[in-house]
Amino acid sequence: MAIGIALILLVVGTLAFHFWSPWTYSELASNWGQIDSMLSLTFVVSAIVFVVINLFVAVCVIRFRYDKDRKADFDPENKKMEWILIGITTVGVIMLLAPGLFVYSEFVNPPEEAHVVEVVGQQFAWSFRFPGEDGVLGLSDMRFVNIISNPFGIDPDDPAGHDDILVQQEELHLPIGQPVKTQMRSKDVLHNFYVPNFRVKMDLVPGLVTSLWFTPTKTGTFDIACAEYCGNGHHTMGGKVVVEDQASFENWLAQFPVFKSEDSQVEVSIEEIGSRIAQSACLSCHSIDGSPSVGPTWLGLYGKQETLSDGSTVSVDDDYLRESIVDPNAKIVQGYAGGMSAFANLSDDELNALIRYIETLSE
Ligand SMILES: [Cu+2]
Repeated sequence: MAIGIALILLVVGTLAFHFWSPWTYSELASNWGQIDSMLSLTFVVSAIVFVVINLFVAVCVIRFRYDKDRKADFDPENKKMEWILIGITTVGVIMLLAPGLFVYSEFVNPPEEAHVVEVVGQQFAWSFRFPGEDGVLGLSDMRFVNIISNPFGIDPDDPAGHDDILVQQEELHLPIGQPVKTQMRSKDVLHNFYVPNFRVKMDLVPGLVTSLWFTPTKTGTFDIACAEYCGNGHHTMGGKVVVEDQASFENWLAQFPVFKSEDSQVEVSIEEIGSRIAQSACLSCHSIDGSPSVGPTWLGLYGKQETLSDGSTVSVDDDYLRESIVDPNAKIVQGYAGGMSAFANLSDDELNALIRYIETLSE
């Protein structure tokens, strides 16, 4: 009896919780209202099954309580009951799966006129590439990646890549009302590009190009989240999508550099080179303004006495910084978890540039 009542209370309580404290969706800002409908449908079907099964068990527990004078019926074959159960289950499964297949076929077939944006993930930052006037992204390969002159690894021999626009920041702007196909790749491990307001998400898989599409339908600023655990800075891997009118979008896009393979010969100061390396490799985990992050801040770091996890101290100089970059777990600073991956492929010049840049943050 007690169990039967508990089950009934469970059903009543669950329904009451739902109606008095309903979960709300975040604002829908894309064409994918159908995805919300699919979620609602799944939710309703699951809710019906939950209520019916629990009430059925409760009724059985109460009605057929143990009675030493009653004998159980043995009914091994009941064709009619089997057909009813098969029928109900079939309808439920079809309701859960079939509508989703229609939505999924739309999801994997972007409209012809969709413009392309590349989304590149790396620990722990997003960057974006627009195809330029030709509308075609240049070929890319990890072999071409150079942290200073070619962070996206664009093939310098592919003319389609020469007008590609490189957006190395975590804010992406998009024009309202235009379908966009995001083409995605990862430079290191699994990530997942997720903009809750657009209702779309997709894994970025090293060695593969994945994609999704949507049409932004509301202007505003929306969060990007990495939705695949990708390392100890995963929680910092966020960004913003700003949806705006065409003119503001074009203004925004115009400020970004265009990739040209011959362009890498411009004279820049050693600190500037260091700053670029930091931008593309370090600043998702180290702040330069003193704010806390995954690793120690660089503000005022150079020349300081640092306390290590074993209680000893070390003065932050060239040697210490060099070791911390190429063999980051040799000395762990007190209060930090360690686990940074080694940047052993930086040349001596690049290492020096990075250290000179860190030094400027102590002046
Ligand atoms: Cu990630």
